[in-house]
Amino acid sequence: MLAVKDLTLKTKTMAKRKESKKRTKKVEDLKKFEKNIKDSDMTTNQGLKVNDTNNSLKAGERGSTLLEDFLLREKITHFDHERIPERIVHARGSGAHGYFELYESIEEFSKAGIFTDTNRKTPVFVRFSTVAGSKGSTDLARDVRGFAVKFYTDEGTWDLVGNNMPIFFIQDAMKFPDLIHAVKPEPNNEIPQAASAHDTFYDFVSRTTEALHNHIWVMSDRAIPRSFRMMEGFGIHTFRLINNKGESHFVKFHWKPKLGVHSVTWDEAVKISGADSDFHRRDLWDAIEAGQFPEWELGLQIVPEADEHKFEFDLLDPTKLIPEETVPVKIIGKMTLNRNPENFFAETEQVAFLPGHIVPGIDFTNDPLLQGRLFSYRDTQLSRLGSPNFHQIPINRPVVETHNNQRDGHMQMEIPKGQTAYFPNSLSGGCPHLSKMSEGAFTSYEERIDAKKIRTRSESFSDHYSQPALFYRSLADWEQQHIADAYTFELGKCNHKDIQERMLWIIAQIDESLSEKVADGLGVKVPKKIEKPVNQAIGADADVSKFQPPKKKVYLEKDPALSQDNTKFDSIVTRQIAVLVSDGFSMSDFKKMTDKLKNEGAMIKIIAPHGGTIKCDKGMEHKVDAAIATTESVLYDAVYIPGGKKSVDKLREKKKFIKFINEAFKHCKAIAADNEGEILLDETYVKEYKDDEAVLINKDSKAFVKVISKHRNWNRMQNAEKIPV
Ligand code: HDE
Repeated sequence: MLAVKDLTLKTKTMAKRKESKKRTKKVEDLKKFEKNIKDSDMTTNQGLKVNDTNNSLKAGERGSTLLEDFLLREKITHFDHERIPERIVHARGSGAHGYFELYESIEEFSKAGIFTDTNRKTPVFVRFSTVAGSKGSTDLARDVRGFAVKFYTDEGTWDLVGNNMPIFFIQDAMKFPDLIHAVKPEPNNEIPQAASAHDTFYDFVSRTTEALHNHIWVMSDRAIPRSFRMMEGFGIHTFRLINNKGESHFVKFHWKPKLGVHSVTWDEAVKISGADSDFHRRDLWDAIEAGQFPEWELGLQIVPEADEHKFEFDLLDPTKLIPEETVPVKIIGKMTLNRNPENFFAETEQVAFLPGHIVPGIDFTNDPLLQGRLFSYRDTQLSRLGSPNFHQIPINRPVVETHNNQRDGHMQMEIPKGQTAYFPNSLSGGCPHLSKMSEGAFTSYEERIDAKKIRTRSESFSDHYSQPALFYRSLADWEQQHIADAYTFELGKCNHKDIQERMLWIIAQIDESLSEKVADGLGVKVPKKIEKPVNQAIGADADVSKFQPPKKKVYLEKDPALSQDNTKFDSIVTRQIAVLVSDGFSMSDFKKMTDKLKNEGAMIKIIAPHGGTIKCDKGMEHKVDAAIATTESVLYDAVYIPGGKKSVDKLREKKKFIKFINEAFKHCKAIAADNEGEILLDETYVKEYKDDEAVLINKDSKAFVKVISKHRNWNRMQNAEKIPV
């Protein structure tokens, strides 16, 4: 008999072999496909060979087109129907394939195969998105990011459809259309696109105080990530884990990026939107193509059933997070994204996520937002994908076989066999038959319910100020300053003074000094009083006084996990380093610095006065990645200028290099120069700040790596503000 260790080894080897076979098959399929395309004749959709796809059938060379032209009609009709309705929210998205691996079994809490089998490599498809903008809108909008993961598990598909913030704007699904109508472009003029900075949104938020917590996160740097690969993800709702004994534990799901959580500044976001509105999509694509596979660890906050009421807030309220200080996150596995989609429409556009896609070992709670989502997503797929058969689209197909008595419908792709499509039957031997729970069937957790049927909000959901205040208190000074700036920008775009004043009063309930700062920027006073009731997200027959948020409580001074100041700063992998050169740059400076940066996983981008190639002082040609006229400083994480007098003199002639460096300084990025490179710095504002800890002149490459890994030198913020670019 094989020992357990040998058995595990054998299973692992078999899994590896299977994986490698799969990969070989994929490559072969691709080759076959390419060969077919190469050798293929163009045909109609009915297989007719085509001899002309450039001219329609006409009565004479210059004559009118004939109705008879079935070739024209087929081509044009298909084209006319190429678009499907974009998602009502999360329309702008980017996806990638990958896999999930479990570090250790948590069978004590869950019986799900994905949480108990450490030998599995579960395939996943992930789609990141913004919420408010249309499909073609900029990646850098100030917005929540969607973080939706489809796990193709051996027990069926599980979708964890989350965001990059741990809480949501509203507590009840009934309010979702109001929230979205308020944030979307205003209906009379369809302005503004992909932006929350307008009257209708703040009209809504200032009367819906439950929105404040998610809202202050949107004012923070979390809403302008540097990369999808540098965002956390959250399932938001409290779910349940169910073990083999049928016992339930509450759980919150977290994704922790291996590269840490990093953002850009608002000034960069605005400029990136112009310079490269696909910035996040390109970044994800390029990293995967370069073999720098993005990774997140999956973490769980687990709460025993018995502790449900031990918190200062209600676990069913999706506008509340469980501080990591209170319940630490237990890391149980890792997700790696290692393959770009082959076709954007077929995969990223057609993927259909449903919070109702769940597997045995995981279950829902009564969170009223989650409950509404369980209805909404199936409904939305019907209108978007147009058929109840959307699960047959390749990207949506489970990896396990499916059998049931559902039949027909638009675009049925299967040809079901046999005489029966009902249950029970005897004509098909009772098939497909039912399974027991012990055989892996899903059964809902048997939760006791003894309640009145009632349309109201639980009073335990009414604390709207304590957690936004906890978030604000937990942030570093630079993060708090960014929040004040964001509120000032957003409210400054509102035309109604009463909306601004109501928001200022509400922000003062979170933090008075924050409200004062914003008020200064707006030129409006924080009102001492406000007309009651402030919270109007209640029913007309409700006792209004019961639903007004009480004053904030301080049940925890700070939760360090909420601040990006406490994230990881241990890597420069995939950081984009702009190297500014012209003919005659010093090869020895260049090589010394870039060899080290490349070794550490950074991407070197040569930027020169022109495209094509550039010669170093050793006479070698180097490919230029971008001519200065075609690129912008905001697209890079750090700047390096090697020596070489001839090169530096040329760079000084093109003023855009000066702007490039000034902007990098303004955005608190690391800047290094060697030898004559310093002469170029002397033409910029950096000249005045050479003692800055992230400005390195003639320092070694190790020191440069260290400051880049810190992401930004936020200590520079005050000086940076003085830079007039
Ligand atoms: Fe969604 N949401 N949502 N949402 N959501 C959609 O479904 C909806 C909510 C989230 O990349 C839609 O397929 C309602 C919370 C993501 O394809 C739609 C409510 C969270 C995505 C919909 C919520 C999310 C969606 C639009 C309140 C974080 C993109 C297209 C009850 C936990 C998935 C679609 C993708 C997409 C409805 C609230 C995240 C209209 C009614 C809370 C990441 O069905």
